[in-house]
Amino acid sequence: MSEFFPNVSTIKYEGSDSKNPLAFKYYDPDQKVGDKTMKEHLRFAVAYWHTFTGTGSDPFGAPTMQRPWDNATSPMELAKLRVEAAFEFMQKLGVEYFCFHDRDIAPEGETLAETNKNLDIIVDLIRQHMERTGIKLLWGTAQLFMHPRYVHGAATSPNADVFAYAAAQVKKAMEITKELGGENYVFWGGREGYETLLNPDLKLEQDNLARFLDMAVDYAEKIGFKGQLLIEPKPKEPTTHQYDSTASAVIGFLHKYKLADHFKLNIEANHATLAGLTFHHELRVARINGMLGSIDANRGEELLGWDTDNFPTDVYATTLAMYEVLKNGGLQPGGLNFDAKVRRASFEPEDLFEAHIAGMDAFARGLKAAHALLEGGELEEFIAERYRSYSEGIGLKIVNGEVGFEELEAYALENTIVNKSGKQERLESILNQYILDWSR
Ligand code: XUL
Ligand code: CO
Repeated sequence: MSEFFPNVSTIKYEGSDSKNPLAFKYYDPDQKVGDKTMKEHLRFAVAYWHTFTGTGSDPFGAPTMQRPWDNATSPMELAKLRVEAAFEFMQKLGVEYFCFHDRDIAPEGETLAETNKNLDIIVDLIRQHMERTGIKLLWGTAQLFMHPRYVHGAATSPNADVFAYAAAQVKKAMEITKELGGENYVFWGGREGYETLLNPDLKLEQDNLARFLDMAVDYAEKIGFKGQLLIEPKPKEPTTHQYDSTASAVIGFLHKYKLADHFKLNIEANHATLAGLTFHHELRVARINGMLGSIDANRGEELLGWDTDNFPTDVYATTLAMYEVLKNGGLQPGGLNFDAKVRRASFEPEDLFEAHIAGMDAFARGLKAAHALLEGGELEEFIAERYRSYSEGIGLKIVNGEVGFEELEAYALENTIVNKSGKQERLESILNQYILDWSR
């Protein structure tokens, strides 16, 4: 078998003094952090779409990426070369998982039947490489947004024939995800939203989205797919308003339609930014509702306001993210999927390695800082003290449901209020100590 990345050998951990761009500075897979190794905590995955099908084109410019599989002579040959390259890449990088959309791995044919046949051929090849390398599938998904048939949405399309086609596509995507031992299955509502409120039947569209997800739950059960079902919130892009806009909106939707027991959330950093929220906020909301399932690890370019999907290199953000992950008891069966693309100007094949190394190192360092922060316990102690009034006296009666407005009025008439400082600056300074001080 020919090599696709001959200039790169297996990436090793060399420590923080290393100047080798093709080495890990902080990610040391077998190093223990608390009771688990870095590898077990972080569960990194490569996103097939950005890394193996991304071209570098943007709304203003043509493709720029130089890829060793560019010489393929047919769409199916291209798909096969990408599989070979993908497994060489993941093996050299030492990432144990990957994620895909059905249409990333195999091209659409003339008919649905032909498309499914293409998928079967590629899935078979992927399965052989998975067996050979031990690399696993974190999640699969169906791409329900690129083809013109999905111009008005998929499950929320006004056209029932499109709903049916989308169902058929998800059915097949669930089957192949199961066949490849996928540990999760993701739903991102690609075009499930609206551009204007002048044409949608908002209620029917959302009822239909719930019907679609209900059918997916039934089908997963029918075929014995035991993986976690995940919904990925995003507020806008491609539509002006996406129905699954934020973690809170999705959680409310799932409860309304009695689907909450069947789904968790896949939180993406850049989607939080687009919603005017922080990554930390979305992770916290998902976690406290028992719904933090998995993460799409990237970051937005905040000055642009698009879904730029940069690689995550901001250690402040990765520390706060890992703080939520640790408080969640980990992400398993979820993981950290690099839904991130190299910049259009980073077009050399080696940039794919350097970008993943940068992201993996940023999360490894974030993991260590977050673990130390939790061990230090200052934040937890401060929060416990801040809410102490609810563990005694009138606060405890409120929590236990023992008082109503009349008893509280009687209490308020008798007592004076004494508030204490929130100490935000002190807490931010403590957080900085854990991020900056290597001895911790
Ligand atoms: C789009 C996005 C998707 C999902 C999977 O913004 O994040 O790639 O992660 O469909
Ligand atoms: Co994503």
